[in-house]
Amino acid sequence: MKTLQIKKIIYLTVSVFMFFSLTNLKAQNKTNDTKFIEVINRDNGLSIPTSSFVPQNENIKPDVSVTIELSEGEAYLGAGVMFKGFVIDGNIPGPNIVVNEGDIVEFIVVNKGTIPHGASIHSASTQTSKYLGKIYAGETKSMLFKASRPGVYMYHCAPGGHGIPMHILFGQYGMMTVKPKKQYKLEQLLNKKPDVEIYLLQHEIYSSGKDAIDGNPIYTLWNGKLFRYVEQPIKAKPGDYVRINYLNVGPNKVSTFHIVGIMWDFVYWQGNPDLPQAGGQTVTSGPSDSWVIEFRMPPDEGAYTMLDHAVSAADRGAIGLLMCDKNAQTPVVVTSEGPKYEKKEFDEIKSKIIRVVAPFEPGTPDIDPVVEYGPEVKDVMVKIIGNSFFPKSIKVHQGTTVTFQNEDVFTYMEGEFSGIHTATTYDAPAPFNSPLLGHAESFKVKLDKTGAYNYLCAPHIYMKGVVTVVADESSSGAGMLWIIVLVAVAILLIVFILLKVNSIKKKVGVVN
Ligand SMILES: [Cu+2]
Repeated sequence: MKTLQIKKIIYLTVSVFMFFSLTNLKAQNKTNDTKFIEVINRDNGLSIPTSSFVPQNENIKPDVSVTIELSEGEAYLGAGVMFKGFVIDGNIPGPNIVVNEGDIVEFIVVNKGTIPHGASIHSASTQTSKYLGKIYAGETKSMLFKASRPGVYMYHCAPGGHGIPMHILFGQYGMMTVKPKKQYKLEQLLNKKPDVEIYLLQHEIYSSGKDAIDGNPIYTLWNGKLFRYVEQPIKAKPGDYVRINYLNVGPNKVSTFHIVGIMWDFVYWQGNPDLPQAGGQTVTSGPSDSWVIEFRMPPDEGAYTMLDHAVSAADRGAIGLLMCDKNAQTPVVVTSEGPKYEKKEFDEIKSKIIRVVAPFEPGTPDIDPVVEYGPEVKDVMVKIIGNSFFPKSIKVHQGTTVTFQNEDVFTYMEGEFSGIHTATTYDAPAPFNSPLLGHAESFKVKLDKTGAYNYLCAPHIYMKGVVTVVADESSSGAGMLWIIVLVAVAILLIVFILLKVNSIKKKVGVVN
């Protein structure tokens, strides 16, 4: 805990320093305002895009207004699998946002959850977290920015600190496309808009914090649903002009998007129309990397399989069909947000769920089996990593010492924003409560009473685990042995007394 106190002292010192620096800055405000105007004027005079900075002024009318709602929640991933994590507008991914280059965008973020959320917008070349980061439960924040650079971008939750990677890993992201003023090359050559425009977002799902930190996804999806476009193929006519706005949000894996039977006409890294590349079979995208891909459908009808050619991802869900069919209804637009369901439909889906993937608490036993330890094991460890206990559910014998060890490294700041954790019982035969644990710090507790110890992390109450303590068979076995010995001794004693009484009776002539 010493390191934590030192961190707090450093944090306080920095805060005091920042306060005095800001007071000093106020005095210089006039000069700085002049400088800001100089920067804006200089940028407006250049042939390259300006920054996205727009004064946050009520008199500026936005061209487009976007609102997203952030919360904790469930998303149906298809194939009978429900995911319990973080969502935007009740979905994973969040809404498919499309604006035009040069638009002044008003971006409104509503926190409908019970913990802090926020937003970081990659399509803005200016501060966004400053205005939209760290939004407390029930709060709404907004900002204005200019979509000055065309392309295909990620936006994601940004509650601050350690919370940022956690909320990205567990579902809060989406695609924002800024349409260029210039035409993409195939649009120029064919002199028409795409017949089929697809917004395709690739993303990973993790079943535990450990898997998330290690980069071992259980599923890799497109637009929120396993095999969404195998079940419902996207259709195009022979010769149709297809444009795919492809974004790999990761958050960990590199993808190589490919379509079997298709070679690209043009691709544009991150969707920049000034950077066309001709030809090719794949596009390689790291996390938060994107491409605009353009091609014509060949005359040959049939299925053209789209996949991440890093085939473990395809096998885990990143695969779909583009059907070439002369009767296809085009033009068509396919958007990137997760599938939406009416409440009745969602309730129906929930009644048929066969697996619950819940990174922060035990999911269904097929995915989160109880880890059982034999009576000979008297010391076990539960790691805390990626805002998740690991293993989430264990079974031990009476008298076992459980060590909770924090493996989260990002332990600056407080609460939801930090990887500082506790193990605190909320329903247990004998309560325990660890202190706040920083990186590599641990807490030991010996569990003597039998029963289920349900515990959570006090700063992140959605993190839950359970230790079930069962009676120690070896000690109860020994107990049984003692009872048998005592009964045997008692019987021997009774027999001895009876014999003795009998011999006395004989002596005094009571017995013949
Ligand atoms: Cu969030």
